Amino acid sequence: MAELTIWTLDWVSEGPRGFVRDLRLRWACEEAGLAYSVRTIPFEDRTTNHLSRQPFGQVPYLDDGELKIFESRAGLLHLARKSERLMPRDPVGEAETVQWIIAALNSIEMVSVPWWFLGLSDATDNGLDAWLESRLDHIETVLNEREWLAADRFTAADLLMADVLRVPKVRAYGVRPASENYVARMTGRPAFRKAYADQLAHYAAADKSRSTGA
Ligand SMILES: N[C@@H](CCC(=O)N[C@@H](CS)C(=O)NCC(=O)O)C(=O)O
Repeated sequence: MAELTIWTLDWVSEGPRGFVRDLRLRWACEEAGLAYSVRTIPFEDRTTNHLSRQPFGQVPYLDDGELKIFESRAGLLHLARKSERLMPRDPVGEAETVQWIIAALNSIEMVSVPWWFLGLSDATDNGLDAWLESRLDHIETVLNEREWLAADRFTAADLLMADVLRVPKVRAYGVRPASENYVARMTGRPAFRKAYADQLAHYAAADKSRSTGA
């Protein structure tokens, strides 16, 4: 049995499918060639039924034998420490990878997630438009000049940045050819396609068992 277990919800509605963050860990394991299994917790009562494993009642979380980790980024860093394919072992390559992982979270996703949620409201103006635009324009400049974020090759930093940028509403917000090309290249990788297809299949199977009560 695989030592690595990725925990996620047993079912979600159509909207988040393909974007539930267990995908970050599935994708990383696929890139690294690490064996893993996926286990689930019930969607019903999800805010309280696994607080001992994820204090905010969210998914994913990861088991590696006795070691237990919540937060997708912490899980990703753990996997990156296990595989050089995700993070180089030389100090410069490692520092660049960690730096861009944190940039994806703290400089882009920190803006894009609240921007996305504000966009769900009825307000005509999203107060975060200018902030998001500035962050997306800056990353566009970076991606115009390079193929990879760190170490001149694919790393966990590209995985995370692409996962943050691939959200359809973010992708459609302005015209940024370098970012678009980058997202298309990263999500065209066989490891991403496998992880994505597996997540969709997981929830499709859950639909079936909910409808048959199996
Ligand atoms: N910071 C957390 C966020 C995780 C997160 O947003 N999880 C979503 C699924 S992608 C979730 O569990 N949503 C259910 C909820 O918040 O009730 C991480 O990256 O692991």
